[in-house]
Amino acid sequence: MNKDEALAQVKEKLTAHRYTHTLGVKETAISLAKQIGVDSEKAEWAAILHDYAKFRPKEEMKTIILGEGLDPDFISYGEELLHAPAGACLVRDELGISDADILRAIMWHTTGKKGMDGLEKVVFLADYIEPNRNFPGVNAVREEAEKDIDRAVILALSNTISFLLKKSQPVFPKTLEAYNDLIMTKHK
Ligand code: DGI
Ligand code: FE
Ligand code: FE
Repeated sequence: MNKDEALAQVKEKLTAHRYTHTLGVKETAISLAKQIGVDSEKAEWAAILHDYAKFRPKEEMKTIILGEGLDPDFISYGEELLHAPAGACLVRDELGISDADILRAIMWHTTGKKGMDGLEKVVFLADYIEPNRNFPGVNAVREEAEKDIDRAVILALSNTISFLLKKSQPVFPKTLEAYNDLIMTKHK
């Protein structure tokens, strides 16, 4: 499968709005990857495929996560989390994507986790700051990303955590671990 074929597969499965977002993530991920010396081909692939499962039936995604023995917290902390781990499994099984780095970047693109590698950070951040995003605080994260990717990831994580707290929603434990991990490394 080449990238145009992957984009066609993704377009078929997403709304127009979500497909436009995907194209934004793709361009942003390539640029962030080049900025920090991450493989930009892998970043492009992961970005193209990151929301592949966004509109799958929830029950199908839950079955996949349980069947693969993935973190059961993906199921109990909010349905928005399902598409990331389920998407990693589905692009592997339906599109034949086998690169472990790409699959991991898709798996963790929503929540983050501790010890993220460069590619995981690039996809996580590109998803947050791509040009079509316009939620409060996104510009500060964009500005930080030009200077320091880790600090930009910290800011994105802390915005997401604050957003969840304000809405009285549970925070996925590994999102907190991602935040703690980066903040403690940066402030040492
Ligand atoms: O799929 P996208 O909309 O492009 O973006 P995404 O994959 O980052 O998903 C965003 C959603 O995920 C948003 O509704 C907030 C939610 N989310 C992100 N981190 C957490 C979370 N929800 C919970 N419950 N816990 C988290 O740690
Ligand atoms: Fe997503
Ligand atoms: Fe996304």
